[in-house]
Amino acid sequence: MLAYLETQENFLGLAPEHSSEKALIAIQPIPYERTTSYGKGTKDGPREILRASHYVEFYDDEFDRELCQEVGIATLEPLPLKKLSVVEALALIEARTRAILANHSFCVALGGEHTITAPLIRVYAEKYPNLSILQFDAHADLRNEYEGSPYSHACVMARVAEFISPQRITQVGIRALCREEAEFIRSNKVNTFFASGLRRGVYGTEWIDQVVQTLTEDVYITFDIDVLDPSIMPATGTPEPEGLSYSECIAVVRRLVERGHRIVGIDVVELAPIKKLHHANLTAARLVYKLLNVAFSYEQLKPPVRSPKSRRTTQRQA
Ligand SMILES: [Mn+2]
Repeated sequence: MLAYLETQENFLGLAPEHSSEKALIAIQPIPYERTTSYGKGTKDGPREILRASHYVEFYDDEFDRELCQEVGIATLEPLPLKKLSVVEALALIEARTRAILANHSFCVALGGEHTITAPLIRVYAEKYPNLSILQFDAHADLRNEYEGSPYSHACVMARVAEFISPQRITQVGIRALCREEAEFIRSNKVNTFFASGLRRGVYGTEWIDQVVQTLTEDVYITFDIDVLDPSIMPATGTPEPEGLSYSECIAVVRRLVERGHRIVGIDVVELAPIKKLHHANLTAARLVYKLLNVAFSYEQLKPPVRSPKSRRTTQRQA
């Protein structure tokens, strides 16, 4: 049984009729924190995103719609992970995600540290054999092990690459990695777009198209908010300079959908809220809703993703 948060606590503060088990979209709070390396507090990320979301407008000017009221957005109760071992916690995340996708068309997971992405993608990879991954991140997260743990957030994409071909992984905004990771990227042909490369014109002026061309039809987005420049997103464990702007990230996702790719799932991870710094929390909340608006802007809705008919190639509708 899936349990949902009520209006006062749910994403956007939605009324019961727009946030029930019938909603197309589910928000899954995952307050998982075990291995953060520098600053701490990602376990509070989901709670603060939900709080801040009450100040996000329902209406989106780009699409001239109130998506949340049209399709419904239900918010699951935060997963109780505290007393579990790492392995148990990751198994529970995987199991609940499977249950959510049996009941809702679409899910956004809120971290928590980046480690949660591996069990999430495992579920999507079963459902979408053609899946590719779009990773927004300052860090490559491709270390085989970090501080003695294969489950560190610094290793999450190495874990994902164990069941998804590394060539199906596209990383954007990377600007902090070790030699081992650089060699993994080269030898396994990960599609990595370094932040410095974007600025130096290494990928040409149309780098967004270059990013989109690396991806298959069905795309899962893992959005580590440390991809954003620390000037707009200081509330994360390891903020790195030379980050992307909010608009650049949205532009990549918008182009993806315009080119006929389908976003099948999203996670937003690594918000580590700083007291009295509410703009960062609001940025994360707004990001979640904007990503949903873009994801649902073209074919996505008709028919719902869970219908087998929706497996056909989506057409650009711009
Ligand atoms: Mn990361």
